[in-house]
Amino acid sequence: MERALIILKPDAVQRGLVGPILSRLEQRGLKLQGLKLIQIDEALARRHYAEHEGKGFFAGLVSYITSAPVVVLVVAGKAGTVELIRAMVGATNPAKAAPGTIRGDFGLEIGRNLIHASDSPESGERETAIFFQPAELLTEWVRAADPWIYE
Ligand code: D4T
Repeated sequence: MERALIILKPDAVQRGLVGPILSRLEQRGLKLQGLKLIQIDEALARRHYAEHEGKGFFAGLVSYITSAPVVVLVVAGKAGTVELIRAMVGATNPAKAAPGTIRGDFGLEIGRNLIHASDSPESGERETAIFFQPAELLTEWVRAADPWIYE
């Protein structure tokens, strides 16, 4: 099993797109391990986006991600799940994201790109630990549909 941390960013929440985006992930067959509505504060934003500190867009990025509530979730699946989710999310800049991807169907600008998804299984674990306490995650629940999703 492999898992990704996903953030439905302030624009997704403000535009009422939480349901449609969550539906795509659920319908694909990904399994939820955790889900909550939070408001990211500046310290958490800086920690999450530490790799971008010093870049021209960093201040705008922190102000955007802290500006309103976000939905954070952890989804799990078999090996390859993180890459599969990134493909569903689409290119960082929605203007260049392929139709059929989340950013390509719902967004127009890089500074309003709706969703974050971990870019590797290692990032998935690191980011999950930043946003969720172990007790907030259900890692062992049995989903009735599993045999109809995985062979
Ligand atoms: P996240 O991390 O939000 O899932 O996006 P990506 O993984 O697709 O892209 P990223 O880490 O390179 O960028 C993080 C975040 O910064 C914003 N950004 C990025 C921006 O506003 N201007 C830019 O030029 C870049 C490169 C968008 C996503």
